[in-house]
Amino acid sequence: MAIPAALAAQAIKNRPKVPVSKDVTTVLLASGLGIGVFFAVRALVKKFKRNNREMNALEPGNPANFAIRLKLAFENNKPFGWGTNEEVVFRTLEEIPSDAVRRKVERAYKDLYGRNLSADLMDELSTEEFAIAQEIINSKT
Ligand SMILES: [Ca+2]
Repeated sequence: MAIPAALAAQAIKNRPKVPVSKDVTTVLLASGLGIGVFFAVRALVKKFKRNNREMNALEPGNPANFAIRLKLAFENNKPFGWGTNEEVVFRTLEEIPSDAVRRKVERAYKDLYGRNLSADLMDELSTEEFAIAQEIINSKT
């Protein structure tokens, strides 16, 4: 026997409502907003840091200057569209005056490119070249 449509509509209308407290809704909304704000602020901070690094990069001896030169050397593509200018990498590493500045260069590199300088050195250089780079880096005090 079919349920008359009017009865079915009545049943739907009178179904028990699952109570969702206002507090829960507020918390869910707030945490959603919080996450959104977190990511927005994080993006802004990243952009600010990158711009700041770029502004300082023309100044010789600034960590960002070394970081950008290393990145350019990594991207110094040879005719076949790959390659790294390892001479420039070594020369730039030599010019970094101390281990303290070297650590600042790593941070500048991270701010500028969102990448790890040591990992990129390893990727861009052959095993022998990386060993030379390590030696230059380790000689700094
Ligand atoms: Ca390369």
